[in-house]
Amino acid sequence: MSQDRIKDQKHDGQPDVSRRKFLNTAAFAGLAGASMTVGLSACKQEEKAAPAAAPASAPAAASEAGKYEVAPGQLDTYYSFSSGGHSGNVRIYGLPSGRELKCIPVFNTDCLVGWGITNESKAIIGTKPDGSLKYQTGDTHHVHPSYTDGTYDGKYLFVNDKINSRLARVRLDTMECDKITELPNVQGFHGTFPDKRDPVDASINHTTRVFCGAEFSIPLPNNGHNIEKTAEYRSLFSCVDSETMQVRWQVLIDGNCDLVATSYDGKLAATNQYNTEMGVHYPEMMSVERDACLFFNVARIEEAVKAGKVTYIGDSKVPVVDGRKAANADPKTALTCYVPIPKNPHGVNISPDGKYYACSGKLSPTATVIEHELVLKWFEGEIKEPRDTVVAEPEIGLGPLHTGFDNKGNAYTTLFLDSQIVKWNVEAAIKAYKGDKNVTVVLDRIDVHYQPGHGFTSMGETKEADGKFFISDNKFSKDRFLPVGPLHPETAQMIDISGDKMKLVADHSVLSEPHDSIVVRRDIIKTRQVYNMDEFPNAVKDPKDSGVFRDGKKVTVKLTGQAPAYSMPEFTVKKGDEVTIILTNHDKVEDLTHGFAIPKHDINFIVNPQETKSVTFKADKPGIYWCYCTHFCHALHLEMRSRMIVEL
Ligand code: RUQ
Ligand code: CUA
Ligand code: CA
Repeated sequence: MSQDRIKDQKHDGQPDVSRRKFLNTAAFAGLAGASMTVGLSACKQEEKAAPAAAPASAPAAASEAGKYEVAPGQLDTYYSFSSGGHSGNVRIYGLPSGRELKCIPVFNTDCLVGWGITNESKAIIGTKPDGSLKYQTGDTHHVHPSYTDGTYDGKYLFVNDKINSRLARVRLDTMECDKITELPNVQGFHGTFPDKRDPVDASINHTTRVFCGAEFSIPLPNNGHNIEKTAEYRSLFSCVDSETMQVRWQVLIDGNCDLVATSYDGKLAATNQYNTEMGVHYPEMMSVERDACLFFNVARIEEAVKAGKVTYIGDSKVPVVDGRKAANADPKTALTCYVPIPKNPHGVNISPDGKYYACSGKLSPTATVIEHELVLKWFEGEIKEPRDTVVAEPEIGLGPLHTGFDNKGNAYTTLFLDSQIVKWNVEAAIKAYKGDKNVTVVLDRIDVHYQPGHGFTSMGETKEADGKFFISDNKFSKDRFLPVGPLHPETAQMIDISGDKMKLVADHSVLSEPHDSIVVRRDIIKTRQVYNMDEFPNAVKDPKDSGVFRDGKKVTVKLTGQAPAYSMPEFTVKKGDEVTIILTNHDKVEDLTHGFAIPKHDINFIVNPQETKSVTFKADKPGIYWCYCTHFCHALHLEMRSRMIVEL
């Protein structure tokens, strides 16, 4: 379906609109089956009713292009932190230039820095009893930094691993991963979002929790029993402490989780649910017209945990509270609120003023707007039906997924099937929902190339949303870049949203396969350029401390490096020794990194200025091995070597 859709783009980049409509409709019906007829006809009406929104905006004129360029020697104004998808890493780009700045290895292994090779990184990733890595794969989808009072504080970045259900924390001062936590009893951990402030203790302004939504339901515990009882499969919503990275509690739910959002007052967390049917096969997952957006009352959950109203699943020590529908029928004591919204929604995002959640229909051409205050009122028993918290449901186009916000009350939603970004006004949508026929809800549409999944605005997930850029992360790049074989790069298209009309201003190629990103003002990020040697308990602080230290078959080799030499030009071990090399970089100069590679032993890692790292391996091949510096550091970089002698 997608490929037919893409073929339909003419090669001048301008879409054939009439044919496209036909294909979209066909594709959509094909995807969703007969039950979609209602949604489709509704969407057609909307197109008639809002002709103003029809013409797709053109790319920025050539004369304007320089406006978005970053000249040599100039720095970008934003950082973009992006998940690497099944690369398992996190990427950093500069915006508006699109310059690629760094890949942070997280769940993957990476021989550029030695991630998964050094003892320190292995301890973070986790090892099996034999010392090998517990997992070598990861699938990162959502990156979100820690908050203080509703905006980024530059301290941490959190990222999920969908494959092995892990949450990782990256320190933003060094841009390195420092902790990884595995969530018990869940599969398909997908959406993640930190608190924007603490809901329980008003004196705490900063992020203390990270919420994690699990997408797949499984038997609980998942130990080989009850495999056929699919109706009893369940999913859990987890809360992790942002400092200790321990799992604090979990909520047993009906349906599934997908993406996660948190409110600005710290009171609620939300997840969209596309499988309220709890189906095992996808036709079952599309069988009802309405799924849900599920809200969690954080303070009540924590009270229930404190009061011991918990169970434990399998061997897990994490307390689990009951958030299923039947147990939460009374709003006044409910921990959860299931708000019905149209078919298989994807994406839930809160507006920067903290008032509204937008949750897209995916298989419905709508975005549902839920008012935060009304959800709180439902929990107080002042509103009867969860559905009464919905204040708008505009028809915006086909295949709506993610929504970003500007600072003027507008929302920007990616339309996967329409291959467009649609700009719509939230207050206008609320008025229209109340029956006002004189408001224009959809303000603009722009074609993107092709089929956007994720979309996000500059600072748009904070109360400092600035309305400058929207990035459309497209799932197919086809003819937009030089061909590089069957695996294509992805496209992150940059759209200027500062005016009334959206303007496409850049195509940035990105390596496969990011899921979501955030755009952070550069002044928020304060990095360190050099480590402090004292931070490393095993540092070799004086080159004179270098040497080979033997304890039976275990040998420790202490080394320092300072361009262009290691402290020992050679060292000797014996065949069969378990060798640990500890290397401290004594250079203090910014950007003066050394590497250390050992031929035939599969060892390669770096040490940044004043940093210490270690590796452990078996010296099982007698001979000499030239350990050499892999990272260009000096005019005599090639001469920076040490000879490892493995005696018979
Ligand atoms: S979500 S499956 Cu994480 Cu739109 Cu990409
Ligand atoms: Cu040290 Cu190259
Ligand atoms: Ca469904």
